[in-house]
Amino acid sequence: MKQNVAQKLISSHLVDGQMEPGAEIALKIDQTLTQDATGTMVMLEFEAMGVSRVQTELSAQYVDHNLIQADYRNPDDHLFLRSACRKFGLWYSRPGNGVSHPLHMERFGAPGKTLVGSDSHTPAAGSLGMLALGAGGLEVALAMAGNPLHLKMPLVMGVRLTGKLPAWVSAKDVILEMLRRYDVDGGVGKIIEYYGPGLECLTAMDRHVIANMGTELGATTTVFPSDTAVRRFLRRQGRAEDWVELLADEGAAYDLHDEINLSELEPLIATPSSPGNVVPVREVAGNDIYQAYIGSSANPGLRDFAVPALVVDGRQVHDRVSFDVNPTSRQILENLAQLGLLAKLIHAGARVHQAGCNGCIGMGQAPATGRISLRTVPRNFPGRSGTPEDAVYLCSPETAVAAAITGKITDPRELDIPYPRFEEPDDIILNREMLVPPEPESHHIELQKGPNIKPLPQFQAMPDTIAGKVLLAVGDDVSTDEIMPAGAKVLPYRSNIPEISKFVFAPIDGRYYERAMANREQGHFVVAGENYGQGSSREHAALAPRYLGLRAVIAKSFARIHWQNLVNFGILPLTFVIPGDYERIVENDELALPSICDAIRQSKRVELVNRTKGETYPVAHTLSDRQVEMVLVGGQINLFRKRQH
Ligand code: MIC
Repeated sequence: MKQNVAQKLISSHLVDGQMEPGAEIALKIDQTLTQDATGTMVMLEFEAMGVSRVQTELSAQYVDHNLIQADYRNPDDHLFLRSACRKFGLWYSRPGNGVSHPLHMERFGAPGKTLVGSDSHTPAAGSLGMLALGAGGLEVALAMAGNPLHLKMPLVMGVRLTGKLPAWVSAKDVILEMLRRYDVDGGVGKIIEYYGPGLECLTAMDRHVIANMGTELGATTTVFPSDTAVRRFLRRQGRAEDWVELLADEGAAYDLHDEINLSELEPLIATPSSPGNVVPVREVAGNDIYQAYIGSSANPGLRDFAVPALVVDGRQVHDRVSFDVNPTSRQILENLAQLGLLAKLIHAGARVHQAGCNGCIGMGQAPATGRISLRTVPRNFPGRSGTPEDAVYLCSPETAVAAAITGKITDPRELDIPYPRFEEPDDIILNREMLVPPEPESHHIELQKGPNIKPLPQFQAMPDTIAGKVLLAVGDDVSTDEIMPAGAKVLPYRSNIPEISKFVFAPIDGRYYERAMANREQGHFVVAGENYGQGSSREHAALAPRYLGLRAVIAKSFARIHWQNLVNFGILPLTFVIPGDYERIVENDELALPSICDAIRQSKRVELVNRTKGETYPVAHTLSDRQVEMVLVGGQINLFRKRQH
């Protein structure tokens, strides 16, 4: 049978299940990626599993999120992660080396391999012809322990690219065009596979930009073929031997289909506060800005800094504008310096930060109240920048730098400057030194746990009947940034569940924590609209609410990774069979799921009783038998332990 690239990657790693859309499949995982904000929990989970060394071909831990060292917490976590890498056999990327996704692509990415990462932007490695999936930390810990990854077989959507990108339009505009067409949930249950003649004008790093933000479409992942552009990339990184060709078979079919003519694209921008609110830049041009920000995993390449450097050459940015430059990696910083490009940025007024995620995750560089910030980052969910009333727009480096100069949102085609096309030199500086290889002998190594690292909470099995109050009823597209915020204040507690749980739902309801604590023993419900839990893979958005007594979420629909995280921690995700029933439940209603253990074992449909209103609603679950058992025993860790005994 003729196969597309996604099907080739899946069939070559399939260890269980049938490749039928919607069916549960299990895949062998070759590599894992963890970053510090999720990695501390992964290492605690791996420790709890009692496995002595990672069983993958390669596992790498990056320190890129929690870089501000305002007190002992983040540096303690860095040392803990270093000790865990030494003990368990992972590569350790030192703080300041840069953002996990581009680093992983440069140093370890290999066509034909599978990768799972505890970060939702892991699909960026699809740029190299890998099958790369974001997942909750537990999923990654299990993969590190040699277990396959379970997921529902997605549909494969082929997007044929034709034409050639015009001047001032770049890869970011391609993914913004996809978001304009499909919004933040249009990719749910799908792998997006790009192909066609238009690929010729996209380098491997350009493809990273598109694959990275496929996550914002809600897609399971994004894949590109491994062709000559990938070969060129790996050769430049000194890894020509890792290249293998991986192309779709001639005439291979796709479940769904679309086409983009790159020649017809124009500069696009996502307006506040959703990556799906995309309009042409010209429609919002003229508004004053406070900040222009370049960098992050969504525009990580050398060209993403080089083009702005060439645009500002001999110019000054507007005196109202904070022009923030967040280098993606130390290697890119070194190359910018070597090519004389860093000096151009600095002289023009850039504020140059260390290599890492920084403001993308609210670790510094928060914008002024209500003022416009133009960013090349992947997300603009409300308040994620660190400023509650923020106005963050997502755009290409070309659009960001144009606004930096004029002080207003500006269509970069209006700049009176020839478009500086940048060709990356073949001979770049490579920095491999900040990645520390695994120790060959490690049984004597101790884990170094500072006082901020608290043990994993233990959870009980599901009671026969779940009953409790609805503590929160929320609308559509609630992101994990709203459920479990990040930012400089909260992120340092990622390895301390009792502390971080104080911030659960804080952007939506400042009293949730108190109310949940008051009902903790009994447990409670959350009711939600469509696409509940979109965004990040942070399992803390399930783990911390579970710690506070959340037992079930009833939603119109769920985002994939968050749904899995709920199941992993024994929270029951249910959907309304009659969408209108969502309107009938309000905060503080008393709900019950009677005899729920038997009910979910026996049927995909169960009854939800609203004791306050005296009503009953049909609700449904899509758990596999394996997942039913997981929820009943109180989550993935309990199940793992049970199966070991
Ligand atoms: C994000 O961009 O939201 C993050 C921070 O990278 C997260 C991971 C996290 O919350 O630690 C993600 O995308 O998974």
